[in-house]
Amino acid sequence: MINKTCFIRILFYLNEIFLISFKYACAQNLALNKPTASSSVYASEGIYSGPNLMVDGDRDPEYFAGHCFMSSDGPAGPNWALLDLADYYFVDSAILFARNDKGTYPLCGQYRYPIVASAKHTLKCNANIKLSYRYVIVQQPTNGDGYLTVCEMEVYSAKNLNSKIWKRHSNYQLVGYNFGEIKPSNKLECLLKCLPGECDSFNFQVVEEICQLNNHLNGYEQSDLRNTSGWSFYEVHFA
Ligand SMILES: [Ca+2]
Repeated sequence: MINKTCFIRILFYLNEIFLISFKYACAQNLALNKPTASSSVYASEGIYSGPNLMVDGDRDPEYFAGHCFMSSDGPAGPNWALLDLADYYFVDSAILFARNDKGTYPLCGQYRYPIVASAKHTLKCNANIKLSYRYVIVQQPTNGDGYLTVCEMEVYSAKNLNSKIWKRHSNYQLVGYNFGEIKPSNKLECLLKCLPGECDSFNFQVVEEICQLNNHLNGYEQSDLRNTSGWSFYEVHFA
């Protein structure tokens, strides 16, 4: 239930990022107490670490306090947990809270940094989509340490589908996901060609004005984002 309405005003920058003033409702955690499932459950010392503990509203990072989900799959095991949002949403971000005594693990294929114990980690979803989604899955990669542990997961939807930020990564180019290349008259034309549901990001080369449209609905490998002089990589987030 949304308790109140918040107002925010954001500046509009023409050159690099696109933001508009808008009104949005206070963020609602869509995950709270929703149905869950997991590949396995770790149980020991009187604690049954079911996936429901991932959405019980308690962020306590102390595993033995009994509010953290943990799988019993070892390294290279399935190590997943699923959340049913019970409706369809344009998921904008997910926040995961790590336990305080577990090593590092990636949150998903898009997460680039080491996990900090007891901290929250926000994972921004690729938002240039025109479909809404109901299920959220967190999974450890096959080269992980096993025993996926999440003390709490919160999920938030976009409040204004028309307010987007195109984030630029200067001197980077995503390779291996191009489905089209055009020669636009400017960068804005390239951006407008990256249509929701068809295009997830684009590369732009300033000197020759080359626009490469990318499709990677299920994410992209970080190793495919290459350091390339003269190119910029743009990906969209909701404002
Ligand atoms: Ca919890």
